[in-house]
Amino acid sequence: MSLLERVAALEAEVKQATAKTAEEVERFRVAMLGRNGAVTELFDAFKQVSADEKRALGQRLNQLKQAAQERLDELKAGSTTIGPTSSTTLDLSAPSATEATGSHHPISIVRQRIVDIFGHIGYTVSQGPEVEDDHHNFGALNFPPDHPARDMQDTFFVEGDDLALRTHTSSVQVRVMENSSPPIRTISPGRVYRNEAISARAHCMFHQVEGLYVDKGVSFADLKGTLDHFTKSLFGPDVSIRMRPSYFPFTEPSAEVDMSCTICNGSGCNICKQSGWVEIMGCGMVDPTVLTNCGIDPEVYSGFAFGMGVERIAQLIYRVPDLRMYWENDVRFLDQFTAATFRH
Ligand code: 2NM
Repeated sequence: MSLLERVAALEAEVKQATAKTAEEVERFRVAMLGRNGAVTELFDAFKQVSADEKRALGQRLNQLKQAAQERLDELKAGSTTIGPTSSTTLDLSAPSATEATGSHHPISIVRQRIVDIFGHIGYTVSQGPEVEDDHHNFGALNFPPDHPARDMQDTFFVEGDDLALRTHTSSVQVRVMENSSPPIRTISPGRVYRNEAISARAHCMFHQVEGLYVDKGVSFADLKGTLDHFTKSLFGPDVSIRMRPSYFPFTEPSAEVDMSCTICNGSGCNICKQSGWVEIMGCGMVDPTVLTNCGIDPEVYSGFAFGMGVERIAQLIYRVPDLRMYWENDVRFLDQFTAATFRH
């Protein structure tokens, strides 16, 4: 048989080759294209022929090699690595496609962490209505009749003047004080509403956690110790807090609480406006008038209270640049907060 005839015979063999398993495919590859394979052998023989013959033979040899390679690819695609008799392309040992899993909203994660920290030191969780009457949202809390918060500009009113969307969760604590007696240790997480223009820094609705502790002999030192413990639990043992005198209708004295900036460790950055401190909440000793309004004798009991915005706290933890992102539900934002961050 001439070399040209051998090429033709081999080409026919290549085109009819079959393989059911990966081993058979490999056997085909070795027999044809391996170091001592039939095609390789013909290439070796090709070196011996005259220059005249080479032209026609070379072309045919290349066609044969290409045909062998193509058949090998086809056999590979059609074979399976599983059972020796199977001819399916299904890989039954492959892991299944995973379902997309949800994640917790950052506000939920941070709210839960705050609740957990206070739960460990004996605080219960209280909830109340989001649509409140004037008494629980303002009157009992010592807001004078002409206070600006009672204005249409600041509060969303519902059906006339007596019902409104609560502007803080202090209204829940009024209900707790009216309906129970000291010792009271409770926090009230929840949504609150204020009639404000929406921007990167403010929204017309947000989440608060307010806290209340009423008992005999509760002091400002207790307040400071509690908030120091809380801040270190949430942000780590290296942060410190400071208090600045402030004013709220329902507390006296009142203070704003600053935390040493966790972004720059106090050396000054954009977040803390170069001051090294960031505001995280307001607090104070519950005004005796408020205790009286809620049926608690201020001659016997004293209390402290505090309130914080969850969006603000979450912004410091996750470095959220724009408060509107919490409400847009863009999955590229939401996907970054995994259930694993939910610490119990
Ligand atoms: C704050 C700041 C200071 C507060 C007061 C009361 C209540 F009901 F006991 F009077 N609850 N929460 C309070 C005090 C809230 O938020 C910035």
